[in-house]
Amino acid sequence: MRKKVTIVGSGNVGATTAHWMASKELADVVLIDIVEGIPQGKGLDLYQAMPIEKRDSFVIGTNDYGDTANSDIVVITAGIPRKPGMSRDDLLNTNYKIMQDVVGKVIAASPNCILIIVSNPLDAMAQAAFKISGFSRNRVIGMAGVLDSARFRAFIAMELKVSVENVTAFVLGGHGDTMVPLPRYSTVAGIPITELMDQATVDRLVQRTRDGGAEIVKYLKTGSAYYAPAAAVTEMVEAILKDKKKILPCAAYLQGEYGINGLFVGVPCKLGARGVEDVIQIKLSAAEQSALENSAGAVKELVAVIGV
Ligand code: NAI
Ligand code: 2OP
Repeated sequence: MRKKVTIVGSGNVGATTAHWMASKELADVVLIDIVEGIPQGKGLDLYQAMPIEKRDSFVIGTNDYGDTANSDIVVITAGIPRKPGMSRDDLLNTNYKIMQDVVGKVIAASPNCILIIVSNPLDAMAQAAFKISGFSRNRVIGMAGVLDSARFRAFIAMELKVSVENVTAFVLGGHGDTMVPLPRYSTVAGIPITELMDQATVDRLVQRTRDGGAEIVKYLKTGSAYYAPAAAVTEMVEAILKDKKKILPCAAYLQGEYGINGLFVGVPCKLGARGVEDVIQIKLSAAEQSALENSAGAVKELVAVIGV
């Protein structure tokens, strides 16, 4: 039987995720939104591209959660994006209300789904969805680390003028200004980047990664990034649907790993059919551990505001 993925929110990230997923023929896709007409129009438009793309992914748009029934995965992108001058944290209260509206409806229609949360501030929204859904921790995953790592990889490839295919990188921590890019674990064809560039260059790329979302917002002015975020969600969806056991940085609910308890923070996870099948614990230096704890502290403050 074909897999079914629902995307809640058919704005920039939601619709672009549907596009990547359908063009890879990963699943049938349901786009749902609170606004009438937009998901229907985008869904039909995207399905009409399938004969050209030669892909049998059925795509529909709807405002009715009945159409989302029995989805294998539900991606939640519903919420407001930031505008220039705003931080992700400024979205907290508005997007928490949207999360409260959406999660109950999603899980009533798809009680066995895996939730991938995208709405910002990411780690706090993942924690909210986890608490509202009552799902086990392997079934609620936040998307941020794949995006932040992809940005770091892109900047490394641009700097060294090498193929992006050669570059791996890891960014841990919360999806905010305190995120923790790990140059020691970032490589080009297996060579640590610390062997290939001086410290000042590494530091510059790390900072550009931390500011990566804001850099796009500054250009777009009316919203935030969506091509790379949507590609990142698609990689996570593919890892789960194909049970790939792929190690990807994701926001996961930690229960003592890395010394952090009861909080969503970005860490390396093994993604497979059961969602987060394992949290991979890598050895961090004292400085890296302290940066991760600082980042977790920032998430904890947000979570406290909404009381989840
Ligand atoms: P957008 O404004 O283009 O789309 C959001 C959609 O959500 C709109 O179509 C809106 O009608 C819909 N929506 C609002 N309330 C809803 C509800 N109660 N039920 C169903 N749909 C509802 O925004 P965009 O650019 O797609 O971003 C979406 C969210 O994702 C934002 O919060 C943004 O900050 C976040 N984001 C997170 C990233 C990450 O790395 N975790 C990366 C990029 C965006
Ligand atoms: C980003 O990093 C908006 O969180 C989103 O682009």
